[in-house]
Amino acid sequence: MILYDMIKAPNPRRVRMFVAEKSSEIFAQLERREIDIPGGANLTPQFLAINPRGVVPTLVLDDGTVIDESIAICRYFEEIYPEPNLMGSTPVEKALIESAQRQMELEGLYAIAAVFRNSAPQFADRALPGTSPSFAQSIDYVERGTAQTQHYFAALNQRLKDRSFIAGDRFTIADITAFIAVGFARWVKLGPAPDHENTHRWLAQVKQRPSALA
Ligand SMILES: N[C@@H](CCC(=O)N[C@@H](CS)C(=O)NCC(=O)O)C(=O)O
Repeated sequence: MILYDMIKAPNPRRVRMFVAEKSSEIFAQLERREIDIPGGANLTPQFLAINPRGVVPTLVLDDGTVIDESIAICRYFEEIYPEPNLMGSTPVEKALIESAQRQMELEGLYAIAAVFRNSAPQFADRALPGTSPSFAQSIDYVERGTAQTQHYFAALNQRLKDRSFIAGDRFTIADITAFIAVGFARWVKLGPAPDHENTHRWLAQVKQRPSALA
């Protein structure tokens, strides 16, 4: 299989971190191809023939099956490498982890993405990713995304008050999305406040995991 990737981009990083959590051997075996998004490599006919949406991560299996969407790719890896479990074991745990993951994604990562896409000079006419309609950047999205991100960081600190990790007492995919959201927020000079002590405690723990460097 081949993972179409971009080393700096947050969504492909979610997949790399997920696979690295499975094991360093599995990570080392994964064939990766770098796609230069700022340079437009994701919009070339060659890449669009692989994924007409023009986004990464995109996983192509040996039989030619194409899987995009970070969480769908993670789901595939969870099914083929069930241990260590990162997406839940029981029906209740699966639901709670999925709920937490979606909150970290929709309220954190995507809010930050809106700020970045609507302010980074290299995306002046590409405020939406891939082959989405071409839009100019909008300051309204920067303001709304900034407010939403600040709200997200306050909620994150609150969530971590009674829990060691985002979805409970163990590391899961929800921690991966949240950890990458924190890193991505730095691109637009946002982040947890200095007094978000629960978040800083959690961050220090996650940073120590080898997968944090994937
Ligand atoms: N919901 C998708 C988002 C994929 C996405 O937007 N990826 C970005 C990189 S982080 C991308 O491919 N951008 C292409 C572009 O900017 O044109 C996922 O979770 O995989």
